[in-house]
Amino acid sequence: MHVTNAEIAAGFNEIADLLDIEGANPFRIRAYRNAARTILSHPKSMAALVEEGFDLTELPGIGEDLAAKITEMVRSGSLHFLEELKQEVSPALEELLHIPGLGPKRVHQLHESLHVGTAGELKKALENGKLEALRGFGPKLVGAISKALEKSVQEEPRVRLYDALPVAEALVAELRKAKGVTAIEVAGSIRRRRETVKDIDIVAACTAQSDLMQRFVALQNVKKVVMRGTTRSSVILSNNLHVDLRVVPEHAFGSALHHFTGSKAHHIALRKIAAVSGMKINEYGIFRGERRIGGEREKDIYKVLGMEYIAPELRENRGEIEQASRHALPRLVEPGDIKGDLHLHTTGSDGKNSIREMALAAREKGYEYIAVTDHTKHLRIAHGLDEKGLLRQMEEIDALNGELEGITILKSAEVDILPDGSLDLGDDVLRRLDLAVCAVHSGMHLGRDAQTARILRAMEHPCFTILAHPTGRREDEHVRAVGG
Ligand code: DGT
Ligand code: CA
Repeated sequence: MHVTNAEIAAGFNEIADLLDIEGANPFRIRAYRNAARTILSHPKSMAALVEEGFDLTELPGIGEDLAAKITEMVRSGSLHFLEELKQEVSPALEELLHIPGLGPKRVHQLHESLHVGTAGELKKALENGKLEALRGFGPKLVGAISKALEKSVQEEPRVRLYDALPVAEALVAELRKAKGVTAIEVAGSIRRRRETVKDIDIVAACTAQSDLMQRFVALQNVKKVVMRGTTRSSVILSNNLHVDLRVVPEHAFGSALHHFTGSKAHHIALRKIAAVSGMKINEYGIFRGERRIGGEREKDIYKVLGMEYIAPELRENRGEIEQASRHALPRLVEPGDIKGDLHLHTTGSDGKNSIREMALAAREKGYEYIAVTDHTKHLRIAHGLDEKGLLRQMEEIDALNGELEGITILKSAEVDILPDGSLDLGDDVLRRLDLAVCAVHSGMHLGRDAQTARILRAMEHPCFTILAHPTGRREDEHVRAVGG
């Protein structure tokens, strides 16, 4: 596998952080950060450039030294200098970077002035009131640090659905091949499509002769077997995801799948209703009094309770049980309902495909329309388009619309909302767009009132159509990336 630009950039950013913690020369640190940005936004992979023999020093901000480091990463997948730095800076100290509000500079400051090198020491300093005494550590920051320290002992980090779902689906596809498996599904929060998940839950039914459990604990990407039994096993994958597999007899697959899909809150509410009519629902089946009346199929649970089937995505006890009882559940949006996409980037800014390629792919998906929303000029990192670039793009769209059947390409842009609330394009060009998707990409730290005023001002512009990613992306310290 080739090392990606993102991995090289992450390596450089980590070097910058570590140098920053050490209190190194700011120019040197900035050089690594700038290089990381250049690499990340470069349309071609560094691996390909190295292979072609391209002179990396031609890239902005990349000198001989950084070029050699990029080449080293491409060739060996690692970086000697980074490893050395990691030896110098303790992992506990680097860990402190994950505490919100603590950038490398503050970590350096904590280490220099209070000899804080671990989360435990930070906690002690906080309790002794030493933090408040430090320059730049106001009550707000100290409060945030205190909250984060509390949270980190309580909660395990969660993983984005986007990262966990493909892993879970691949596991199920692999395990389905085991001998004697009659049913197998992903359960838990993944099946409910929660935004973040703690682990992967899988439920299976199989015959007594099945080799499912053996196969599960022996999977290639299993790093550690936490527990191995005949009905339940638990492993940790090499990317640190935890996976639980429960095996039940065929006649209980529906009720077990239901049980392990959750949510717990949904179950508690459902069981209360069942109890009122003398029924019991648990992982082993559906019971009326002592008599078992079902359990094979999940949908029977809702049927015997006189309810509409409740899709896993709704099972959070947020009113869905009452709605299902009244046969008034909302209709969920299904993939086939999606007629178009109003937010996509092309090679015009930071996307990977041309407008034509995007249009053909959208038509293939059954979409009727797309809007091309490349970034605008203020967002230099993403090679945002200026007015001239957009006008050129509009001509291209006109030509493609004339040529391609069955898909309409709308002229748009992801217009940057500037700090004062004005839009990053002249009115003459804005007026020529079919719609303007507008978004904030900088100045995230404006106060609540100023930020609201800024967005309201943008929305008052007569050409404003859609506000994109209204909350930006909040980097939550309790969501971790999946590696490996
Ligand atoms: P997660 O893993 O935190 O993202 O969320 P879930 O919902 O996947 O939770 P998890 O993995 O702890 O448990 C999976 C399902 O098993 C859960 O949705 C419902 C069921 N379950 C687990 N513990 C209990 C419990 O104490 N009572 C009941 N009724 N059900 C439970
Ligand atoms: Ca789970």
